[in-house]
Parts: sequence; structure tokens; C-alpha cells
Amino acid sequence: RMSSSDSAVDGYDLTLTDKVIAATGPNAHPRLAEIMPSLVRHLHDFAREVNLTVDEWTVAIDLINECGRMSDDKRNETQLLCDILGLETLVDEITANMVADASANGSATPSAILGPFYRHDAPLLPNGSSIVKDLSPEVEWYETAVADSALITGRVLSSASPTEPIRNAIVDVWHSAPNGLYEQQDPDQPDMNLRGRFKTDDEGRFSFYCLRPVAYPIPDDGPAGKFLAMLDRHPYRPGHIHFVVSAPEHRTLTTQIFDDRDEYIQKDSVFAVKDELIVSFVPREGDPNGKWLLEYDFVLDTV
Ligand code: MBD
Ligand code: FE
Repeated sequence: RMSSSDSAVDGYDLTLTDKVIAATGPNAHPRLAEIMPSLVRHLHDFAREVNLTVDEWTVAIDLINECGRMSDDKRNETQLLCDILGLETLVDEITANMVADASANGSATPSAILGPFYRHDAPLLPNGSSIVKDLSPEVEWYETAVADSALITGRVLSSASPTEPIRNAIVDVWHSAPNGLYEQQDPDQPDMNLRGRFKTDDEGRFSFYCLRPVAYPIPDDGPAGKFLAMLDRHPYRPGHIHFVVSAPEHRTLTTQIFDDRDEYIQKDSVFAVKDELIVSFVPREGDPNGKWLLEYDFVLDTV
């Protein structure tokens, strides 16, 4: 029976939505009290819009449960599920917009998502050293590593005065090996391989040796990968290098750079590419440890 606008429409009980929203008590966590009505409304509207059945909902519950079961400190499958839905990129964008205040003048390096493979406490290394550990000819990807050896140098600058370098900034870097695996995913790589932290000198400079990054599939042996397959989507990310750049009195920058040679640059499976983060390595002579060069400056906003 249709007595008012909040009763049954198209056979669905809209008052259920209102009841769930109204059930929140007066002492609820303020931020939750603010956002839950919207979450409940969107969730319910979605279920009504697609005519979600119990069987379908059960499949979704199983998927989320499986993500949780699979996650530990080396693998965050739930985060990966969010990533393929664009959610980590979306919240990164929203956060960047929220913190854009008077101090931000738009010149800071754009952020990009952290991803599931960051590790705290990467070794603090002297500038000019290599994050490539124990590279022996026995390694299956030795040839690629030799051909792709790269030197990355640059400065960390402040958006407040970009002519003034920031000294003692920390550049925390990590990337996957040419076999497409991060060190913690691969028992054949030494601990902390392809990870390092570098402190900028008095001119704000950092430098280190690494490898040009290659495209690789996000782990597709778990529920997130199965989901991708069900969507007829590929699991590849374009070759990328992750950074967390931090300095006193500045907003910590989490970002990635993307190698312009990569065929997946326009079709990242986790939607993290931004034009300003696409870089060109240039060939370099006379240094077998660095056949390619990238000069890249990071610009941080003040807090
Ligand atoms: C990655 O290497 C990554 O950086 C992100 C964001 C998601 C999955 C795998
Ligand atoms: Fe990554």
C-alpha cells in the first residue's frame, strides 16, 4: 500500500533503509553518524537497482571473506580488491583535494596510491648506492637487469620556495624485480631487495641505482585475481617505481613514477597513472651499473 513517498515503491521496502539509518544512536561516533546514512542509502539503492539476490550476495560475501583470510603482513588482498575497483586511487584523490589549503600552490608532485607492497624500515643507504642486491648471473632475470640498470638522481624541493632545496628529506623507494615480483613475494630474492631509503644532501639531492621497472600482473592467484578474470580484465600494471618522500614541516608525498616505454601505461589495472608521473629514462654511457638515467625532482607541500 502506497501511503507516502517513503513507503513501498516498485515492490521494495524503502522504509527499511530509513529504519537502518534511524537506528544509529545519539552517542554514535560523530564521523560515523555523519557518513553512515549515505553508505546505507547507496548500499540499499545499489541492491534495489540491480535486483541483488541472496545467491549473488552470498558470492560477494565469500569473495570478501576469502580476501580477509588470505591477507597478512605480506599480502593485503582486501586492499588489492579495492585497488582494482579504483577505490584506493579515488580516496587518494579525495585526500589530496581535502588537504589542498592556502599553503598548497598546485606545484607539488601529484600523489599516487601506496599499494599493498610497502615495507617500513627499508635500509637507509648512502646516496649513489644501489638497491639491487646480490645480482648474480644465476638469477633468471639477470640479462634484463643488466640491460635495464638505471641511475635515478634528483632533488627534493618545497612548493613554498621551489628554488630552495630541502636537505635531510627522506626518499623511500621500492619496486618489483624484472620477474614481476616484489622481494616479499619471492623466496629467491634477498630480504629488502630493491628497497632503500636515501637522505638528501645540503643541495637537496638524492641518487641511487635501481632497474627500469617492467610491467607485471598484480597477484592473480587469489580472489582479487579471480574477480578480474570474471570481469574479463587483464591484471597488468605498467612498470612503476614507488616513493614515499618525507621532510620536516612538509606533507609526506606517497607517489609512483611510470616508465613511458610501457605498453600498459594507458591501461593500469589499478588506475594509478597520472600524466605528470610519466617519466623518460635516457641512455647513459660509461657506467655498467647505470645504463639509463632519470633525473626527477619531488616537490612537497608545506604542512
Ligand atoms: C602493485 O604493485 C601496486 O603498486 C598496487 C597499487 C596494487 C597492486 C600491485
Ligand atoms: Fe607496485
